[in-house]
Amino acid sequence: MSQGIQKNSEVIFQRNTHFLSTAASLVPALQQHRCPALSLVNAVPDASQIHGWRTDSCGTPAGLANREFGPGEEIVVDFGTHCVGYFSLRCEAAGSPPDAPAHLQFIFGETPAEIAEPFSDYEGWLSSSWLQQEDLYLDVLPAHVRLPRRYCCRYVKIKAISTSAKFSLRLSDIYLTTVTSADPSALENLSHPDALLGQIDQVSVLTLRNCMQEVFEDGPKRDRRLWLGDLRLQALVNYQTYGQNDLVRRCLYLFAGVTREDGMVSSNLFMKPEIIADDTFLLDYALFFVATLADYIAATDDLTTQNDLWPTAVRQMELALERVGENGILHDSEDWWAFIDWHESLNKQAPAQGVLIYCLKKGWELAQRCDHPRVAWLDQQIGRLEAAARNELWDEEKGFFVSGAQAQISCASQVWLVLAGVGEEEFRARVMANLLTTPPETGMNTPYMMHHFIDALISVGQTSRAVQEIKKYWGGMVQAGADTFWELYDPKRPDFSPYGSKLINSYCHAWSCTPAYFIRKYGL
Ligand code: RAM
Repeated sequence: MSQGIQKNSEVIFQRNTHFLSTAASLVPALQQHRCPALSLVNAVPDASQIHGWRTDSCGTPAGLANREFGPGEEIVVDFGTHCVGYFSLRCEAAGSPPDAPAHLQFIFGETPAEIAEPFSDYEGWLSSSWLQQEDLYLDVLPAHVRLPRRYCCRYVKIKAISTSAKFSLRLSDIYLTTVTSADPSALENLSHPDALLGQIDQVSVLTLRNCMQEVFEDGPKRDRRLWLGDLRLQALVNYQTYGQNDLVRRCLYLFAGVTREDGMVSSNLFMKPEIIADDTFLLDYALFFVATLADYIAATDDLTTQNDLWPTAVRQMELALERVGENGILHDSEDWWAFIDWHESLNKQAPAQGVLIYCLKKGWELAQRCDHPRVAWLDQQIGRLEAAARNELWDEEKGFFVSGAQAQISCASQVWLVLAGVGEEEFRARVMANLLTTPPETGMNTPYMMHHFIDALISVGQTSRAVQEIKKYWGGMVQAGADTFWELYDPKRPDFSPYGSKLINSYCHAWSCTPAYFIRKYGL
């Protein structure tokens, strides 16, 4: 289950001070906004809702001025949409002078389920410390409090745990100071003739905005850090929306700034107390350094960055190629060597082969610009890997690519080998047509994998089908009440979580914000 965990404290890292200081010079300013709580709500069980809960309005925060709030009581405030920021409130005593501290508890929810279902029932394998809650003891009243941690929520449940028999509490001035590095003045609002696509675009943009902090975070609730697979997609959406290309540049320098001894970039970085590269290395994520750099250079023509970071990109390609066997196919293994999708039984070999070819082609674009001698080398590698994919992975009878020793047929294998451009255009169109008519049992579990499916459809000219799929999948989340797009979404398994509980899933997740990219780039 815990395929994401690899304990490996032995890894030796190298730091490039020039890259790290360049990244440090690009730390963005955070914009702050004061967002007051808009209403009071109750969470009500409702089997017709995707996660089993809806919220009913039950008053306004202004009404709290006349309400005494005593031990055992709780309220839920609703900010009206998904926010990332710092929570504040004013709390005063009502009754006799306060003869004991006041103990309040706060629970923050991106969705109604998080404020409705007790965290004590949580049994997932990711740390329960991600569940957003805080206990506060106030010795002196009245108090104006700002909680120190950054939270991510639409709803906040406030419980009075304890006061004393002689006094209760009165709450007022409940607001969030939201933070983001996204600058709204750069954003062009889209008034889309198709209302649902317009809504999907807006939700995508808010998702990106709330993930844009000092780096492109994967999710402001969890993991709150820089993952390369997420960065690549956020950067693509950013070029079509906020255009804050320096933030992409900063993130690229960060990854290049701390690498493994042999030059491999980590799959993700921690920002504090200093830049720390995680000891999880994934072949596909490392290769996405090449793709993200190529996309950034195509968007900016920034020659300094190109020259600085090209050697890091070359190293990722060299290291990935070391895993290729004599038959021209990536070596498969049981450990967590590539990500591709959150899927228990997905074999990674064929989809990773697709990622490798895809990224070598991105490297080829860069080599054309800055390193001609590498072009022939890349041509040769790409040709070898493509031929091997056709010879070793293609099953003519089944009409699909197969992966691993068990010859697994998965959506991911087809999507990635199509995106890699393996085979003629007509052949790839046939693969995608087969995928649509006979979807393999090993399907797609995340908006991340769905992004690549949509991209593959567009690559073979199936644009209207891509629009249909965007409306069905991301539109499904909008119709289920999403303010921002979720990390995981499977309409058939509403509680699906690779971590063992939907409570720990992130509901504003960077890799889910890509419809805005498709809609704006292709004028869908
Ligand atoms: C999840 C992260 C991130 C993703 C990795 C592989 O835990 O939230 O989005 O890139 O897994």
